[in-house]
Amino acid sequence: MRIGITCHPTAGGSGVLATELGIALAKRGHTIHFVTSEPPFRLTGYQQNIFSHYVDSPSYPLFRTPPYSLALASKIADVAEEFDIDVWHVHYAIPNAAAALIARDMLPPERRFALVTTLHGTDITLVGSDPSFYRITRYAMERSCAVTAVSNWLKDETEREFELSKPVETIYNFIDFDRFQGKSDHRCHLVEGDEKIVMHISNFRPVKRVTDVVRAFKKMADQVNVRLIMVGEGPEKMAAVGVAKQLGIADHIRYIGNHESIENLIPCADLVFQPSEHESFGLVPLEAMACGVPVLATASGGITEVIEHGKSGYLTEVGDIEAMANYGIEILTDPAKARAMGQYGREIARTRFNQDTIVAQYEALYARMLDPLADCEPRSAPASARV
Ligand code: GMT
Repeated sequence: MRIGITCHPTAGGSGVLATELGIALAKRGHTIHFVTSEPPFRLTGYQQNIFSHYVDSPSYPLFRTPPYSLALASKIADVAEEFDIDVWHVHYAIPNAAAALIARDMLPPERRFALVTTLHGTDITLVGSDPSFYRITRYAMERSCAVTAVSNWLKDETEREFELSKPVETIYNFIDFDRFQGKSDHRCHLVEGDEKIVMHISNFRPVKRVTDVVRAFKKMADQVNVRLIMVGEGPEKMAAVGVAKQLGIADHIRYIGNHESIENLIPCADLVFQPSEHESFGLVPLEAMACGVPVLATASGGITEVIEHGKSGYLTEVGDIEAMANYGIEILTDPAKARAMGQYGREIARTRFNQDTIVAQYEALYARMLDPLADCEPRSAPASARV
């Protein structure tokens, strides 16, 4: 198949997943065209069957901000027409699904692609349910040929919030398990002496609650010789730095910025700590599981479909710093338990979130959408309005 992919190229879970999906599909013989504002974060080096196209959205004194979504729509239409794309798969509803819809409408009927929209979380929970974006998000989902969500929790949230006329389908996120090595085989350069490592990885947005990371870490550091490694960049970084200074533990924390080969970094950790407000899935916890590292997270959102409390890690209430610290200390001071949790998580990552199985689910979905009988319009649309 000839497949177009649009995602946010920055270091967020949706862009990571979209890129890994494109790479996996290309290896299976499909031709992939990425249309994005800049090279996707994880798309490095030459990959056979993959082509990249970047959107130019020039500024003009009249515009307060350049109208990126319209430039994106034009670019998608150009690429779809030139390369005769069968399926356009957008990740994150806003603005990607809306832009792809405009692109499809601009094309002559025989060149129109099937539009698949994958919801990743904040596009529904934060952006999509904001009154300014609610209507366009709903419209984009209704007019997509298929809408998928990365967890059952997100599927349920979307159906409840938007009352769609067609069901949302859950397709879980996946990892390329072969790239992830188990903890015991790994040589780590971040360790000093017998110091333990707690690691947090995110884009430091408010939903990640990075100051909770620092507060709970302080309590762990009171009892264990441990260092906190903060991976990523984002708006809440300065808040984390400030809280660490107030608590007198700035010296125990290192901020190392974004990291492309996360699979080489996570095995350094004794614990991956993600106390988010909510996570629709939790790609970082899955990557930690694949590395055999226990996860401490919050029982909020789809993460409960990824981490099993007491088996691959621990889940607490959002903001329960005391419980987070206690579970963290337990994992850091009980190597046998930490090893057992790591091994269990690694096995779940290998079996339940296996790349081959999940990519095949997307392929089957695309094939269904290309069937001439596929219903690619909202059920309520009059037949005369159908493409
Ligand atoms: O919040 C992020 O890390 C970025 C965000 C995104 O859309 O790029 O992540 C969302 O999508 C990921 C991939 O499907 C999920 O693993 C994350 O749980 C989800 N983030 C939230 O729901 C907060």
